[in-house]
Amino acid sequence: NMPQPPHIALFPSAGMGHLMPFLRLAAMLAKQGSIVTLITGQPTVSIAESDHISSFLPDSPPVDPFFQQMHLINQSINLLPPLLSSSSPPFSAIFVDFLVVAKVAPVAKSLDLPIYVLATSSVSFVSVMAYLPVLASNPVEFNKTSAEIKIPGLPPMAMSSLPPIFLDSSHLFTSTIITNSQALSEAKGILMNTFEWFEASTLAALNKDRAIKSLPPILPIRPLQPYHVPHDDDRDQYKSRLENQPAESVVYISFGSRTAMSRDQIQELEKGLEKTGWRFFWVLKTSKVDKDDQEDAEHLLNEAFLEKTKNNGLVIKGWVEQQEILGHPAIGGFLSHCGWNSVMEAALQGVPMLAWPQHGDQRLNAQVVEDAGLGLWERNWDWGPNSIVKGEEIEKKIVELMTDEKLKGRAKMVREEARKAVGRGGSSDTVIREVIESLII
Ligand code: BUP
Repeated sequence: NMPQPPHIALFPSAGMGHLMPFLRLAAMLAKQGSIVTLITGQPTVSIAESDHISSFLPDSPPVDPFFQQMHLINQSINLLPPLLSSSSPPFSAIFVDFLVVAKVAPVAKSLDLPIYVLATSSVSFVSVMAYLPVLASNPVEFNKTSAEIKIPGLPPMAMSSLPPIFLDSSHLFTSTIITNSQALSEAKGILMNTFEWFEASTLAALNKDRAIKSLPPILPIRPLQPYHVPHDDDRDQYKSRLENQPAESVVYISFGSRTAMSRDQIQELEKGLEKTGWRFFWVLKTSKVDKDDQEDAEHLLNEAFLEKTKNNGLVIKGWVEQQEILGHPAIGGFLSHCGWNSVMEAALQGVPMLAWPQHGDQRLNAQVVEDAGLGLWERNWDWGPNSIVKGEEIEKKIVELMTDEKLKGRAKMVREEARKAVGRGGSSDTVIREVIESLII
């Protein structure tokens, strides 16, 4: 019998000071022939920890802490059956994220529990995700760089509108989407934070023409509306800054909760903003995980910019109540990454958007925004963490956003349609009521 190498578990606690010696010891032991298992708590607290763990374990989840969390949630689904089966009164249904449906569907089936997916993006992006297994199974066709691509239910689109990560089917995020897309037919329907009018043609292609046969009904149930948030002083402070501003005079700028802006891009945005002369309210983020984002706005911005714009601009580092800000009459435009929640919030408030997609589903969402007439999209602006858009270009588009009367009128029409949809008897209201009624026994 061959001697078996020892299998050693290593279990560091939190922080780099604990992690580093463990990783070094693990590397040494592995080199000497031991089998090593590293047990780590996830999510980690700092980016440094997650960076080191990811590079130490080449096939571990990628550095992005949001992907790691997604992975962890999927790995914890074995904890779900006892929870679901022991509830009193018993559950009538389970509504799950797109990213967990494959693992939850068999559990739901064994408990005879109807399962619905709540997809948190546009219908367009759901079409892309649903078709991804087919695309990934034909990599030669898929990887043609110049080409347009035809996704069932959507007009032909530039390949560059797809998240670049989708070209790598071994990437954790891509493979998670593929696995879950294949399980969509297990769901009774896909609930969507959108409304019939906003994405009518894609909805018709999927629901009426059955462009992707495996998809269950797509159920547009809203724009979802804000819930009551407890009062806090910061919120008042920001709101009071808007109170004194003329109607539709302020550009609201935010790239969502997951996009960090590079120093170089911040400088260009400063240049552009300063030149437009429009008032602005800018929510700035410079690291992906906001708890790592400790620096004051003042330290990140150019002194001359701060001085010149002190009377007409506000830069906030931290969380603001975006829904409330978008609903303020002083806001006249929204420079946005086009995260889907932001799009629906702008639709509900009738605020014209300038789409500046950064990653993920955002180019597809920007296309929807443009098609619906809610905003402008300069599709030549590059995307991804290393791209830079020049100040002059930003200036030009912001001026266009703030002065285009036709766009303003159209955005108000979108608002009317959104409100109609969620109102009693509206399209979204009817769809969600039918789902709920079907669950009453
Ligand atoms: Br930042 C920020 N306040 O300061 P999206 C965001 N939000 O209320 P994302 C605030 O977070 P994914 C802030 O109103 C929206 O509801 C905002 O979601 C709110 O983009 C949400 O717009 C952000 O979908 O998420 O954060 O990039 O990529 O998962 O769509």
